[in-house]
Amino acid sequence: MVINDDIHKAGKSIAERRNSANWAVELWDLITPKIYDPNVLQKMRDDFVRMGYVRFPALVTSRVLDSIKDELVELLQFAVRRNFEMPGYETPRNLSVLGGSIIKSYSPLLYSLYHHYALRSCVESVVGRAIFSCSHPEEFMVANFLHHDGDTHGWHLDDPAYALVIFLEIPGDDGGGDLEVIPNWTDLCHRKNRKPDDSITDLIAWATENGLVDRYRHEPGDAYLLRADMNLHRVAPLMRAGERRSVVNLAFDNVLNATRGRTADILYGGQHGVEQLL
Ligand SMILES: O=C(O)CCC(=O)C(=O)O
Ligand SMILES: [Fe+2]
Repeated sequence: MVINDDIHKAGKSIAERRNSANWAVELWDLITPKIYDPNVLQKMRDDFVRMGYVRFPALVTSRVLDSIKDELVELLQFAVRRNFEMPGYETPRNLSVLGGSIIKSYSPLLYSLYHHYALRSCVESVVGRAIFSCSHPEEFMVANFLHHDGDTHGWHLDDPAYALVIFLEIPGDDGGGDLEVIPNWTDLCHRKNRKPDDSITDLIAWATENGLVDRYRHEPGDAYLLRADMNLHRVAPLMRAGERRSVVNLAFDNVLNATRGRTADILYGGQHGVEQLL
């Protein structure tokens, strides 16, 4: 990771301003464990298996939301702008990103959130099995910012099995930025004898024409859990200037020592990731 001097200085001042005792206390109160009614939990589990997606409405309170947003406002200065087409998928990435290494270095609060027992037990109660920290130094926790007209995070699968995405800012009505999912994509590709991550433009068009795209809209403070390695997903383009969509994505593996492709290195791999790796 290349970090220039200015960025280092800015980062140090954030760390210095933060009273370490404060964030530890703040974090403790951040998330209260969610105890779901057994029937509700069963429905969430069934939905997750069937559609690869489950919503956690208002997972974080407005106070927590404000804390996370404050943190990200400061970290935004480190975000890297991406405008390119991801090889293989041949889908656009027009957004600003912050990888896990910067978050870990400069935001103890957000880094600790990744390890928070209440978040993890919430995910485990839905997936019905143990989850593991994602070992990729950038991909384990990222922040994605869509801040320009037309910004989009194009169709893809993630390497980690589970994505817990928390919403901080969303566009207004009809402003775009919906999550779109083609469920059971890897099964579809298997049936059609296609690779899930290679030259898939025609198959996405076919799925769209046949009504196979699920669309989800969220509010700030909502979160969703996605089986992100099996269900093709994208963030639809923003429709107007002045709209903002900001999320953090906490990634978890379903096995120890999961295998990884190159897409996270390309998208999150430092200031010069795209130019060096494409
Ligand atoms: O922003 C979203 O809702 C999706 C993010 C995503 O797909 C990713 O970070 O891999
Ligand atoms: Fe993703």
